[in-house]
Amino acid sequence: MATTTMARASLALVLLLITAAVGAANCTTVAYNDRALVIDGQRRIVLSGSIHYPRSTPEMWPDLIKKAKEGGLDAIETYVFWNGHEPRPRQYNFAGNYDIVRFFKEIQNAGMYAILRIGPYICGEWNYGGLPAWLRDIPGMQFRMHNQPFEHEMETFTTLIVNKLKDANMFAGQGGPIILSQIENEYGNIMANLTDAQSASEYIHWCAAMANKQNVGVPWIMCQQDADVPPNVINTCNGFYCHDWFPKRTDIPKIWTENWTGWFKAWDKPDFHRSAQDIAFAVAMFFQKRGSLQNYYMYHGGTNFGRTAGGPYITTSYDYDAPLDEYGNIREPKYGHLKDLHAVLKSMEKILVHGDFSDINYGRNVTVTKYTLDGSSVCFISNQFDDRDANATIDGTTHVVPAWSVSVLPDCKAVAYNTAKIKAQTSVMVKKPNTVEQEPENLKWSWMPEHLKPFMTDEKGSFRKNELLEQITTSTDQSDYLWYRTSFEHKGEAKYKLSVNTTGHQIYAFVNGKLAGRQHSPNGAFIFQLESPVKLHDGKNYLSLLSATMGLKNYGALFELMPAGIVGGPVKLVDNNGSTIDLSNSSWSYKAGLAGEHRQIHLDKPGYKWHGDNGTIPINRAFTWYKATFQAPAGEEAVVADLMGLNKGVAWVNGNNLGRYWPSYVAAEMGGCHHCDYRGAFKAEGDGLKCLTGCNEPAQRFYHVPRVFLRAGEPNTVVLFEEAGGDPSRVGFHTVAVGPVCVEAAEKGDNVTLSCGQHKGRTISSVDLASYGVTRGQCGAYQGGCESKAAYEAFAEACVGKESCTVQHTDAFSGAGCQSGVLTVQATC
Ligand SMILES: *[C@@H]1O[C@H](CO)[C@@H](O)[C@H](O)[C@H]1NC(C)=O
Ligand SMILES: *[C@@H]1O[C@H](CO)[C@@H](O)[C@H](O)[C@H]1NC(C)=O
Ligand SMILES: *[C@@H]1O[C@H](CO)[C@@H](O)[C@H](O)[C@H]1NC(C)=O
Ligand SMILES: *[C@@H]1O[C@H](CO)[C@@H](O)[C@H](O)[C@H]1NC(C)=O
Ligand SMILES: *[C@@H]1O[C@H](CO)[C@@H](O)[C@H](O)[C@H]1NC(C)=O
Ligand SMILES: *[C@@H]1O[C@H](CO)[C@@H](O)[C@H](O)[C@H]1NC(C)=O
Ligand SMILES: *[C@@H]1O[C@H](CO)[C@@H](O)[C@H](O)[C@H]1NC(C)=O
Ligand SMILES: *[C@@H]1O[C@H](CO)[C@@H](O)[C@H](O)[C@H]1NC(C)=O
Ligand SMILES: *[C@@H]1O[C@H](CO)[C@@H](O)[C@H](O)[C@H]1NC(C)=O
Ligand SMILES: CC(=O)N[C@H]1CO[C@H](CO)[C@@H](O)[C@@H]1O
Repeated sequence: MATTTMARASLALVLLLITAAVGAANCTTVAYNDRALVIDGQRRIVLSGSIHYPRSTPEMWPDLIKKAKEGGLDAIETYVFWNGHEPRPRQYNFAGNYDIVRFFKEIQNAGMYAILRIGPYICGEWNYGGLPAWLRDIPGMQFRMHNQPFEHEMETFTTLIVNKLKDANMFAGQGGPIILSQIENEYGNIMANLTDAQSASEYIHWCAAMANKQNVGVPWIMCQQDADVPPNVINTCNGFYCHDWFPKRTDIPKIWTENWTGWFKAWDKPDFHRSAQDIAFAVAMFFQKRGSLQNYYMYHGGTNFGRTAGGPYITTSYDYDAPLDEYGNIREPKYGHLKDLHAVLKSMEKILVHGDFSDINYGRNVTVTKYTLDGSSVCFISNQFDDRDANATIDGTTHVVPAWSVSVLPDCKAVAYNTAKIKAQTSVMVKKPNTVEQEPENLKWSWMPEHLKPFMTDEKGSFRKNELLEQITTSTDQSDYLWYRTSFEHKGEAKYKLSVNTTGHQIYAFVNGKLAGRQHSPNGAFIFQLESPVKLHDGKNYLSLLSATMGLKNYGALFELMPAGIVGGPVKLVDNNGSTIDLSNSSWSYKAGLAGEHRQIHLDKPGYKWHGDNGTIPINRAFTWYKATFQAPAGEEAVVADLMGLNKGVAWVNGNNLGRYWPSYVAAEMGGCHHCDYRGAFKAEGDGLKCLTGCNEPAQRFYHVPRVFLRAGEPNTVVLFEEAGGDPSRVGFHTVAVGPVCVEAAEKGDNVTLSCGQHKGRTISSVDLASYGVTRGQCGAYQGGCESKAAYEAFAEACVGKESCTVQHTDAFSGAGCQSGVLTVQATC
């Protein structure tokens, strides 16, 4: 065993040397010191952004990566998604949106660096944190602890991924883009919660040793590993702010692997928004305080296509309020405001990573930092007060720094950038109707019932057991659904209350073939009890329980032990007089998956019997399949399905899974719903929430249909599995396009740019307003006041009919008596 491994290791080393020699001219060395990564001998500031390859399509990758590069990023970072790549033991999937080598090649083609976060535990709001459910079946398996079964599987998968990328010459030393790799993920967050501290410590040291044995030629990082850091790894920071964090080792640079650009969305939650001002503030502070590499989590969030992708109770949209929206469109002003910051930071790179530095504190919340190299200086002034502007003096000049902002002075004289002053335009994205056909009127639906009859008795299961089994293990997570069925004798007719204790996530109860009750767990709780009145008849009675999961838990100490389904129950019938029939230990018959899943109805194969030729379809009927054909909207703009009217289920277009839908779920009204102030620390939980939108609205109404799923000029098929009973007659397809665009705080001398530029050919149709007196409204609905005729005419002249235009804000614009000096312009694309 040992000799084979050694032989393979040295062979790999030889191959590595050969490839390195072949690509010698292009091979990149990556080292580090206390200030920065040292790439090809140069200390570098690295700006990176996360794009998860399975959350978009390969056809979208080049455009996403190009936009990231144009946004001023140097690197793309991604996790690796184990359960997507190895859905069953040793059966691998590297096709389509799991083609990891193609993704890294696209990064290389764009001339960018890459950061490989293997994990393979990844959290990521991803089903089971990326770990395959089949690991549970391996005897002796203990997740993320020091034990042979887990370490064997983790090493096997890690080695497979590393070798795949080595074979494609993807590591920097081979001429490829990968400059850093990560092992494990946020283990430091759970270490203290694990009872076997010794095993946890041995495990994390084993991870580092195993990773270093892989010989990838680039440094390994571990995020959130502040205690017990193994040697030979760089520990890094995750969070909304990382300026006050410093690594314990003094010979490694300060790296921020996850700077959260927004937050993910759960079915019961409104949309979180982290303002452009606040992210820019966090990034500027990080680099003020010796930061060297920072990564936006996420730069593009994307979509959870299919059940493997979806995390627990997480919506199908993983938009994340990122600089690129779910569909890959540029989100303004976030994208542009950060792009402007990147350009300023890059202009100061050399001094930041080599210069001597000093921090001068004006009290605790105001700090001037000066970096000096060879007589040149760059300065930052940060103001952490959330309620007041501050003055700071550098070399005799006083600068006013607005509350909760950082000013950047690349020459220590003039402010080139302030994080609170947004010069980039705001773009409002709008949904446009499909111009190819008038929907939803023209969609002709047909339908098919889910075949429930075989499951209304307890015959013909896969197997029987005299206990209520755990769902993840029983179904090996190959389907969301598991049937539990039993029968029992009863004398005479009677009314009972059925009560079922389950660990989630949704349950449907049928008694003698009739739906008797259904319920789902509140977000984050998992455990709940179904109670519903039922009627028994004389003789044999049947009870069928259908349990449905909605993405498995992905985070927390021992998250993997959280069961799903009716594990242990109890399942009981109680009558008015308190007498109880306990069915928990009855003979239960099991069947994973739905009949329609086994028949692959979503593929709409010939020979399936669809009903509805006469133009009527049932509505609000649970467990119903629906189908319609439609023409794809013209053009290149992103397409979404509006699933309003539906209840809960799964949608496919031309056989491609769009993910779980649940538009009937209305987002909660929460503390942060009706106010938004970028000043003060952003939070995603607890008190102090702000800037939430979509409160009291369907958590997710629109579902992304990537263009590659569609066929132009021929009929496309949409198939729905409606689990809870809905009305498809309102379903339609729309495009997402730039509507109003605005510039909101143009100062004298600024060059104001307006652009419709998501897709070629889209031009500005009108200039709606140029005003010094805007006090109310938002882009698209500004209430004017103090209009400037001169400004209006200048913009109308330069912009109408153009994809983009730039106008310099001059003294000639200002209307008499308008004191603000700040110009707002609104146009429509
Ligand atoms: C090295 O880079 C050049 C230009 O960037 C490219 O044409 C060439 O194919 C690369 N060689 C290898 C071995 O990757
Ligand atoms: C710094 O600013 C924060 C936010 O405004 C405030 O809560 C805190 O008291 C300030 N610290 C000092 C030392 O004034
Ligand atoms: C900053 O300086 C200006 C001009 O000197 C002064 O009017 C203002 O009060 C100062 N603000 C603070 C917060 O000290
Ligand atoms: C079943 O659920 C109910 C309601 O949550 C709870 O009171 C009861 O303790 C649970 N029973 C068991 C055995 O867990
Ligand atoms: C660790 O345990 C504490 C106390 O029970 C809990 O509040 C925290 O959420 C746990 N952290 C994780 C990551 O499980
Ligand atoms: C329950 O009690 C009621 C009277 O309180 C009686 O009429 C009924 O027959 C009882 N049911 C059973 C199942 O014992
Ligand atoms: C079901 O079986 C378990 C395990 O044998 C036992 O602990 C439990 O008491 C039984 N429950 C009932 C209602 O018989
Ligand atoms: C259409 O056919 C279904 C049976 O497939 C029937 O129930 C329904 O009444 C028919 N509707 C009309 C308008 O004929
Ligand atoms: C705006 O554009 C003009 C003309 O291109 C240029 O001279 C000026 O420096 C620019 N102003 C700013 C603030 O970039
Ligand atoms: C998981 C994690 O890193 N959480 C941190 C995110 O950032 C906030 C604010 O800095 C911290 O409080 C969390 O612990």
